[in-house]
Amino acid sequence: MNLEFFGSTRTNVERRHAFIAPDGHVQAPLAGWDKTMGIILVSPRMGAKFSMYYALMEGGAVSGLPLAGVQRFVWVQEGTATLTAAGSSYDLRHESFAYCPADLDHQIVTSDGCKLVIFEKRFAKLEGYDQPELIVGHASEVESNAFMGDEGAQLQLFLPDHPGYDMGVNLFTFAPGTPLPFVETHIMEHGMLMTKGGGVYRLDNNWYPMQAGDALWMGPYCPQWFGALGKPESQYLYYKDVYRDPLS
Ligand code: UGY
Ligand code: MN
Repeated sequence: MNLEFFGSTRTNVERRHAFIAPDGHVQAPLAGWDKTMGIILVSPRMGAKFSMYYALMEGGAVSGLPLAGVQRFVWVQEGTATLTAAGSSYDLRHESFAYCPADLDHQIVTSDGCKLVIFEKRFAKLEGYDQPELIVGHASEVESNAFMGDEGAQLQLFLPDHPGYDMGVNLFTFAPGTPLPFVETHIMEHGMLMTKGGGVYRLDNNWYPMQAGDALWMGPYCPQWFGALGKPESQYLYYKDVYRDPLS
């Protein structure tokens, strides 16, 4: 037994944000998946309007489908997998991603095992726009742009910035010492996983030292700010809801 941290955790769950550290993760079988354990990092149970979870697939595992009307974004954190959808197969590796629109029949299988990060949101269609399409890609192929003019904060958008979509998933890479330019307060929610490096995250009036593997939920209007610390670059993957009327 490790008595060093006996009875303590870095995790903290508040009314409109949560800091989820790996020390508290609990696995449970993912409903509808075979040979796969899940860790639900963010869900409506805490007040979020989306879910974010790890799918820990063993060799030979097979995915299940999201609920009807729910879209799914998949990020490969570790290992390899194959996605089959619409009669085609796609090889996925570390930093590959796939977006499956709501009600698209699809399956993910792995022969050697993999760790996926998944975001799911009930799709809200906007009148006059077509249903989004399947998107499969790799982070290395996606354009990167300076965030608000700061070359030290590079932002990659994995989904089209277009009103047909009601969610976005982005990768944010910070040079050492780079902060977000101001404390953001906005209606959009975020689910976030630190994938590299670390720093300090401000959420409401709490300040969290963060490192790779830590996850966050930022609810609507939760004031948020990040400063990258340490020598290596820092990076996080995050979800946001976009392009819908606040009264819808
Ligand atoms: O897209 C965003 O709102 C982003 N700048 N927020 C964040 O990194 N906390
Ligand atoms: Mn934000």
